[in-house]
Amino acid sequence: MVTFGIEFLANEPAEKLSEIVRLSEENGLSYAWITDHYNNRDAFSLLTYIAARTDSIKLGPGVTNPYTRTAPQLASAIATLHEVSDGRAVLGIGPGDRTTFEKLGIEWMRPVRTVRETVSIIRQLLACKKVSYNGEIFKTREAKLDFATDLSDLPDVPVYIGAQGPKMLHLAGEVGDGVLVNASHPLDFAEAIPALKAGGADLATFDVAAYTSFSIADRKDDAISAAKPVVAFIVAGSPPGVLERHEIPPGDVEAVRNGFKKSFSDAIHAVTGDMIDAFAICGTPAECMDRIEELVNAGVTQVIPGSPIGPDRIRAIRLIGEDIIPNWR
Ligand code: F42
Repeated sequence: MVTFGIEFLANEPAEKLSEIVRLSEENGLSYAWITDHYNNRDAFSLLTYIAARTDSIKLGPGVTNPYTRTAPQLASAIATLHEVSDGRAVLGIGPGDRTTFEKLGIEWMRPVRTVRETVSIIRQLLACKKVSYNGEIFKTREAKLDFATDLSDLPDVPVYIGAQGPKMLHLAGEVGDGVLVNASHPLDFAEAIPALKAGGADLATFDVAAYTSFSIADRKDDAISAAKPVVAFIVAGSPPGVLERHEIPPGDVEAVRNGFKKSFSDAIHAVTGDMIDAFAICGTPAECMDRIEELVNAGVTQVIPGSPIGPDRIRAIRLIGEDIIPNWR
């Protein structure tokens, strides 16, 4: 069983975003994940706006973090989203984007522990409990959401952990209902799934989501051109272990990084076919289907097309709805 979600950045106005989420819903996508960075529009406000303009698609931050938002704030926000969306809320949470924290003077202290404690507090608050939590990082004393008792299925809001590293993946397997892995290639899931299992994930029910860089078009060349800028950023920011896993020659990586020092177009020009294969699902519908099939065989249960989705986003969503999703029904 595989479902399809879709990722949108919180960098466009609510009205435009709600229209594109609505189109996604009409095209059979089951989840819309909205990114969360302090310098973008507020993810929860956008999600609330979208909830009022959609009917069935599940909605969640993908992913929020416990550094710019506290656990009680997150519990209240997700409970509110659950209420306004008639039970369609999902919570994606991860350790957050280090590069943006530096600008806020936030130290990325003990990210794995911080996510663990935050998820624990959130789950207890959603269960309408009085929470007295004595963690290594957070403490609460009889904290309680006063409106939560009105929402009988609130404790069932699924929690997805954004994770790439082995410790975060282990934690996701331990405390999550699912994981959002920022990856597009089966090799990454060959690494991730044992870590999820080691954390205790029951793969019969646990949702393994591939948060992909995706580019679909009627013509392969158009799909590749749209994917290149995103792949350039991924290559420039990937840790050595990930680049080695995909056997990207260090000289090629340097060419992209040096390209960025000159101009964006130099960086894009340095992106190779192997990089696109490693870090994106890219091509015609048939080519994208082949890769999705490999991912599903590797254990992926939710495929999430993310930036750029395609050179023409509306056409891309229609292609996903017409040529991809029906093959998995
Ligand atoms: N970040 C955002 O800020 N906004 C987004 O919208 C967003 C979306 C998103 C979607 C999917 C996804 O997978 C990630 C996404 N992210 C987003 C990024 C996410 O928030 C994380 O930055 C990203 O997933 C990287 O996480 P990671 O799994 O690599 O974990 C980091 C913390 C890491 O280094 N983990 C290591 C590991 O092995 O997992 C361990 C780190 C470690 O050992 N830390 C402590 C230490 O002492 O060094 C020990 C452990 C402890 O207790 O903390």
